[in-house]
Amino acid sequence: MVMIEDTICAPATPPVNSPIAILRLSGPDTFRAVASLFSRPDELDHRHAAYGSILDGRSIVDDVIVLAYRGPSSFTGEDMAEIFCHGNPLIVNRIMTLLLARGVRVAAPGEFSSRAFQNGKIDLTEAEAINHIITARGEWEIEASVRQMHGSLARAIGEIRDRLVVLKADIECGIDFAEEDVEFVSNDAALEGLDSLRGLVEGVLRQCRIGERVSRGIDLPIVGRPNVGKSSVLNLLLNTERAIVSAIPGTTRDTISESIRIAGIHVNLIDTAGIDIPSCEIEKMGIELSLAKIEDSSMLVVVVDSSAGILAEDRRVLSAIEGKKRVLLLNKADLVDEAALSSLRGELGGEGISFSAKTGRGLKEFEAAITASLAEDFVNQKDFFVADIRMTGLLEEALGSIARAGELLSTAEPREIVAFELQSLLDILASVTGAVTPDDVLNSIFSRFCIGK
Ligand SMILES: Nc1nc2c(ncn2[C@@H]2O[C@H](COP(=O)(O)OP(=O)(O)OP(=O)(O)O)[C@@H](O)[C@H]2O)c(=O)[nH]1
Ligand SMILES: [Mg+2]
Repeated sequence: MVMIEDTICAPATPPVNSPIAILRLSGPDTFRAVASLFSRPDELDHRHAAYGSILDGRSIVDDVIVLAYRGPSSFTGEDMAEIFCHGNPLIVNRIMTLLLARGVRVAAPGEFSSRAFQNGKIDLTEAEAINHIITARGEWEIEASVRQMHGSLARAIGEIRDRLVVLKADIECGIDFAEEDVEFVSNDAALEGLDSLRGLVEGVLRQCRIGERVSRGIDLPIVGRPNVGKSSVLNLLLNTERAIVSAIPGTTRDTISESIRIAGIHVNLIDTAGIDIPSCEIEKMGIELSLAKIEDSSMLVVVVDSSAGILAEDRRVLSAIEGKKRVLLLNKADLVDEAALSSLRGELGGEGISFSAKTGRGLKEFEAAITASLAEDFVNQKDFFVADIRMTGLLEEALGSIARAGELLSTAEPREIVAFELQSLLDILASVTGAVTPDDVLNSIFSRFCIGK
């Protein structure tokens, strides 16, 4: 355990007027500092809610609850306290000032978590998860983050590491006992083992990438030719007049992006300029932006105008998005009858939701279609991971290292060299969780073989 001498404090709630605000302290001086300004210092006890007043000399600053924790049974692993006062930033500032006067210092961002990590209370994947629980914009992301806070990613990495340690031990045994008459792992078997490791790392990386997409939000551009009602669809979905709507084709020129939540997933709706032959430079730029959005997205909403039928421009849009997932809206359904809608659907190969941005018709079907499409993308993949760039970068590095080790094995390089590569792979995996494990390999050899017997 790293010894940390100083004691830190910070407000744990935002500086707004609210029923309650919380200040947090962590470090060896926590109990002394709090006791020196609390009216009932004897009440301060591990996981006990002590009710009393914060005193500034003889005057009462506020009545509070102090929840104290004795390390190591605390979030950071150190002595900690949480002071629950009334939620006025002026009160919080006054208590902070009193604490600072007692030698406590203001915590740097993330310093509580960093102390928790240094004290072995959480690893880096769990720290990342806690971060995501706070910033997540959809329920799926929260669920995955909570699982990761409970060690889902750490366990996945741990499993890969364990198998790697065994493989490395097997390979190293071949080095030390090459003279002896013992059957150690063959190159083919080692390659096989390496291949299954690669599969596991790829699996984790895939789950991290899904997490990345989910936390960034799924881009969902609304495309179509001009005047079909794309901006009206956006406004309806957002339930506000976000984009300008007019009967003049070419109203939207820039892309407009807003977030909504569909089925627990954070979706970035993007209104785009209608795709047509541009009549001026600005329109041309807008259309180029629309095409770029199509290019970048894997799922789109395509809008057509039921009252106008399918025109050549609509066909152009449909061919531009070929190969992408799409939800097709037969908008302005309020202007036509059912027969016209079904013949339109016939023209589109049976596809299309009867929709009206004006009346809200088809909204439920639309959401169901998006939900189904998202579900398809993420089938059984709700258990993704919330990794940061560092972690996904390390996993990519790990794949590179596995490929190199495979190369060395298949060209029958000396096993020392293979083992060396596997050690660097172990180090890479250890940095994902922040663990350092130097004696692992040796321990593993001795535990599995009765060497020297
Ligand atoms: N009756 C009816 N009119 C609609 C509907 N949706 C849109 N409109 C009208 O169609 C016209 C064009 O709507 P917009 O939402 O601006 O269309 P757009 O596709 O964004 O157009 P551009 O930005 O120019 O490409 C406006 O006059 C809207 O009021 C609908 O469902 N029913
Ligand atoms: Mg528009």
